[in-house]
Amino acid sequence: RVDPSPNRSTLLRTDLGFKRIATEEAFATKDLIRAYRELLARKGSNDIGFNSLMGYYLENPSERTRLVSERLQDLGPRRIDDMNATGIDLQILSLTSPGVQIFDAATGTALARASNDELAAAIAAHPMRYAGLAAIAPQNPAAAAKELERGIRTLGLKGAIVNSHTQGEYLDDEKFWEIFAAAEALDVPVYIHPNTPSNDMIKPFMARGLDGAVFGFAVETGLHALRLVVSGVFDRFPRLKIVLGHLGEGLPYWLFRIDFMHGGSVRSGRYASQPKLAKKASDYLRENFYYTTSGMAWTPPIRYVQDVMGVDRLMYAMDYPYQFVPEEVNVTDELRLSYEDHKAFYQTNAERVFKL
Ligand code: 1DF
Ligand code: MN
Repeated sequence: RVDPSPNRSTLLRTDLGFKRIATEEAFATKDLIRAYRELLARKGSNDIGFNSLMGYYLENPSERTRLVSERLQDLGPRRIDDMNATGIDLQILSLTSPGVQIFDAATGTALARASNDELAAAIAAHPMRYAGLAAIAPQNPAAAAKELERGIRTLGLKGAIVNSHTQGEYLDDEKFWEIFAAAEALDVPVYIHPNTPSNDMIKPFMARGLDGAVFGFAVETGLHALRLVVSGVFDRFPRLKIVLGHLGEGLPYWLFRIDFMHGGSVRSGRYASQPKLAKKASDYLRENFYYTTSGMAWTPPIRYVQDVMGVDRLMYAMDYPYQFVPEEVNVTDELRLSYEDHKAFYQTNAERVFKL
């Protein structure tokens, strides 16, 4: 294959005989960063989590935040160097959380379009190293569905990314389902990426600084995924594919109890909001969901998720640049898997799910 990047010689890591594809890798456009800064400066967002998260990354003067925000905005040689240094062949790029979801509908829709165009240009410049997911603004569901279609059909992107709640609203609300109809019709996955908990539940997280990736992200995003499951959205769109990072945001550990308790509450008609489903809750989590390892470079839960979800459902992700720790790649290089299962984990599952 022809590799346009100039720094192939800096690749130090062992060649495993297949590609390492990283599936949850963040970038930010200059326009998005400018819009975030402007919103923070005029205290224009009432989203407590956004103000905490982007207040930190854009205003805190530490080494960590400076490096993250520089790397986020680089789709050129610095990122390619970092990929080479960690043995990453291909990044599947997505606009950083919370993406465009904190803006009014018109601003969010326009920023999504512009950032998808920039993403497509970066992929065109490095076609062997980058693929991407389309940013969408669920604030306007019809425009989001259209932008997803444009992202796939015109720009060659491989799915959509949604950063959990949109101003406190969740995608199990039927007003958003035209987005799922579009994803199913296009046969592309929707990556439900973490966001900080919505305003209605963030306060006790904030009180001890647990609103971000340390734990709040997983609670928020696991809740979102489970709301989708119990809403019946997968009976309406049986071929809909959802991707979750962070080894499934805790849900794989809960399958047994979710089935017992959800099954019981549905059978007894406890909640008008909980329809009868065609299958057990855990069946949807096994059949409609895929998982990635983003930020979870730890062998026991990786093997657990492969065991309960199947080796064909778990993909590698680094979560660059938020978790750019080169040594962590050793953990997933040294998983004791057969050659075929290891290749599925790093390469072929991602090629199949994202149709690379
Ligand atoms: C962090 C982590 C930030 C992840 C992210 O986007 C993110 C973090 C703002 O550590 O603050 O995507 N992550 O997926 O774990
Ligand atoms: Mn991430």
